[in-house]
Amino acid sequence: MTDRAYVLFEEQQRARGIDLEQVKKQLSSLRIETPSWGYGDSGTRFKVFRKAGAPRNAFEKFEDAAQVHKLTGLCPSVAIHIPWDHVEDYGALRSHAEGLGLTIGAVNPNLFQEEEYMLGSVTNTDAAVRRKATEHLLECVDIAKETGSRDISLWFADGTNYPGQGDIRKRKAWMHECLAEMYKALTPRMRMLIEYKCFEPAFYHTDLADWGMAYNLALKLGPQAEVLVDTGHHLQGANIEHIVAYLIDEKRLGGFHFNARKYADDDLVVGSMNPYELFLIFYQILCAGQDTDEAVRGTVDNIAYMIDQSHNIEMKIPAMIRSVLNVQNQYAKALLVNHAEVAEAQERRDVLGAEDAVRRAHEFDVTPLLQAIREEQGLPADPMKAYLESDYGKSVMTRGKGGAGW
Ligand code: PSV
Ligand code: MN
Ligand code: MN
Repeated sequence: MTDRAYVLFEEQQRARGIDLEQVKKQLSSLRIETPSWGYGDSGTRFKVFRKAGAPRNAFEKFEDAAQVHKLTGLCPSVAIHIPWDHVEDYGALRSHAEGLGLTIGAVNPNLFQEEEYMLGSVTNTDAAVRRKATEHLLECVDIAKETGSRDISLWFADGTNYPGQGDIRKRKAWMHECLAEMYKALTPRMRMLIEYKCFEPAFYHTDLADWGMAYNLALKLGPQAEVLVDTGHHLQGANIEHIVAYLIDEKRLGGFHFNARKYADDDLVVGSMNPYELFLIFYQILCAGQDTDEAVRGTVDNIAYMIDQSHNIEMKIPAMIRSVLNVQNQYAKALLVNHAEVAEAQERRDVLGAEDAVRRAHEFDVTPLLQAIREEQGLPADPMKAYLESDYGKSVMTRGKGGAGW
């Protein structure tokens, strides 16, 4: 049944001039990092729901993450958050991860949960607080050395709630000063991925509110600093794919935090609200991947695709499986865009023709293609079904309630 569907799909795509072998090659190299915090208990500011079976520590979070990788073949690395994932021996965590077929991915410092950070961390008027924040950043660089991580993802809750509360320009200088000290501690292969967010938890101004501020800071710090685009961190209506194309062109797009949102930074399952946006992001990435400039192609090759979600009411492992499958699905669709056809329509100044050439790729059902590559890789054709039929969900119930949450 699947085979027949795939044969038809192949014929259809060949007729459109799509090289399916190339598509399959690109699909097979897709890697999506999952976040340790997506497996643990989390909540909103109203309530953290404690789930039976939730992992109790970083080691168990990696065990859950290994299930996602085992069934999807897409997620060989897991981002950690410090101190949520603090362990006495990071070498032991690394060995545990490797034993599960995983690696430790991006290290995420936490500069928002200590009392002292109420009025800012690296932007605090108190030099002692800025010192404490910088020491934590340096500690995370050391942890990254032990875990073998390349990337350190930086998100700052810093901002103000009222006009006059802080000196915006002084805060900008303080942030730069702290990050410059951190930058110096990086090894040559490490990267600082700087995340921006328009608002929340601060509601008047946020010190790194948009991609331009993050980009400017990255430029000042040096080539190992790049911008991280979290899809939930924009004002309504922002054209994220435009930001993506721009940052790639400037060779400063370091990675993504994928999630979906309806209103603010909702951290919902990626692809659940606006899958077309995700498709258009991949379309821009794939356009840049064909650039004649080697440095642009190099930027594309080094984009870190990461999930950043908090699963409050969902079953956590299935939510992660759903998320990465949604990303894979939109990526597969974007791989079906016939770029020559788009270019020809642009050349003819055919507005609707160009739009049609892009959109049509999105309308194909890529299930036969994805099932075919999973079969080739010895993976279950339907990873979600395979997980739900497995005993893993039951086996973790012995952990009980009271897992490692916020
Ligand atoms: C807070 O907005 C946030 O969701 C950021 O996106 C960070 O990347 C994440 O938390 C983890 O600290
Ligand atoms: Mn994020
Ligand atoms: Mn966020």
